[in-house]
Amino acid sequence: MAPPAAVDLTNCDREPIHVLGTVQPFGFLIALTADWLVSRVSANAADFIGLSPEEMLGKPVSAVLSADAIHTLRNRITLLRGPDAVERVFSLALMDGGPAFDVAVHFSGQLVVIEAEPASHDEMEASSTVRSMVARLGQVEGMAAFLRDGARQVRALTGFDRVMVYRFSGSGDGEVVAEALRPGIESFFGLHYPASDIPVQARALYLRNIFRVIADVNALPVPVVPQLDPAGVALDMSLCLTRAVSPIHIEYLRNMGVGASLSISIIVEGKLWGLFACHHYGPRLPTFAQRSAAELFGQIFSMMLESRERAETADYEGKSRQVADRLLSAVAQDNELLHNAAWLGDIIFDTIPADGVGVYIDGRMVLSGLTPDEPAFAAIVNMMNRVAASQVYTTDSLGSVLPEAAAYADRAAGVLAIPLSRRPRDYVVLFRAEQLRSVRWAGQQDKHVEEGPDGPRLSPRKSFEAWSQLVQGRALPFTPAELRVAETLRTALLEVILRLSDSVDAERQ
Ligand code: BLA
Repeated sequence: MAPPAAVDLTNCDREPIHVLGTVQPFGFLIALTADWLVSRVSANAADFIGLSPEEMLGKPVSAVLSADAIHTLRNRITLLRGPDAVERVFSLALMDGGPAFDVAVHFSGQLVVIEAEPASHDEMEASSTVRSMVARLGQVEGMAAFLRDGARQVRALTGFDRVMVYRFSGSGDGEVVAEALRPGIESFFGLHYPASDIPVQARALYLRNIFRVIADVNALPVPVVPQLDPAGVALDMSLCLTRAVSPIHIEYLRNMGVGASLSISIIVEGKLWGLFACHHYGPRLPTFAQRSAAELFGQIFSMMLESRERAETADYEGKSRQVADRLLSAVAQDNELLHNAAWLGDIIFDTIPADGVGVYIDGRMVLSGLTPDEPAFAAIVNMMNRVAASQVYTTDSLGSVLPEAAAYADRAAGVLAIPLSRRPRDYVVLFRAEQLRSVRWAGQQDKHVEEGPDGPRLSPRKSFEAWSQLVQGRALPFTPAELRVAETLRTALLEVILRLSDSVDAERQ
């Protein structure tokens, strides 16, 4: 077998993070074959149960664990449902007369994987804790407050210094959209990061396993023994709670001055919508019960978010119909209004936010807000007459279809054009400025930077630069919902315009 290529900053989306073969030292791992022989053990097992890997490997599990513990674990295994299920047992004595452990058990292929850490004897009732968290959240009005409250609750539960709600855009980059902080630390709210900060295989894994904690970025990962089975296969640790994470990511966290990290997937309509991303400025391991509660909270939060998003979409569509009606009845009374770009902008921006608007009707141009100048607008109309069909046309990067537009991306990088007639076409055009213009970045972010082997590239500041390059000349894309609204406006406007021209024709006769 060819040795795997070294992972660096250019290929980290190929790092096989599910088979790195190490656990974090806060717990240990035993993997059993289908007939319950010990086939793999993490090298630190002796720290917890006094037996080294050599004393356990190849032995029946009854040589290691008590009959009671085996009975309990077997029962739990029969409860595992679905390929990605994990069962937990709190306060289980693994050996007769030995200390209690909090234990997780799941299947990795044919193997039963048992992970354990010293029991926290946490009396917390996960379900009632989560119930009261959810009850509070249900009463919050508005999306921003909902996300902020979610962050506050995760912080109250886990005690992390910083809890962010990090939301992915369609292209995988992301933004901190809500935050709860220990007083006195600087905010990351509104900051953007490139997709490569959470590479594609990590995002795929986070859909399957929604919770992870890195308890101490300085802790030495502990190898699983043996790394490869006789067939040369590494243990798939995708669902492990103790999985040690990518060294590249550890370096990133260290460069950010972070001591512990925890994240919970937010999944909406089967897609990774975002993460609760939590940082602590020292080592931190919430108890097993707290982590279970946080995971459950993440699942319920995701469902609540999904239903709120649906309700928001319905509201939005209702509101857009009203806007279309308002526009129509006003223009039907006074068709000169169609040439009044400022008035049009006032109405349309309510439902399709943009920075400027231009109207081109019968060769007359009117511009309002942040827009290109008249000659540039004429060139855009000219281009659209060539490319656009009789549908709403949109781009989030005008410079890539009309090279000269790169020069004014700070005013118009995004375009949404509503054609109002057949050739030569008339248009209402909305403009969005380059995203960078409206994005916040606190220049002093990386005060804590220490340079590791991968240097300052792995720091939030460098990340932001990478993101900036990606979005140069790009506006925030018009969403599918906004395009639908624009289509509604188009049909409605066409209707009035036809009616107007009919009445003009009638007057002429
Ligand atoms: C994983 N990267 C992650 C995770 C987060 C981030 C939240 C999940 C693991 C965790 O809980 O810590 C990124 N964290 C962020 C971002 C913020 C934050 C954007 O707090 C913003 C405030 N990371 C890089 C680069 C690479 C990289 C350049 O920055 C690769 C070249 C890799 N990140 C990387 C990998 C993982 C990761 C491989 C997976 C870690 C794992 O689960 O094994």
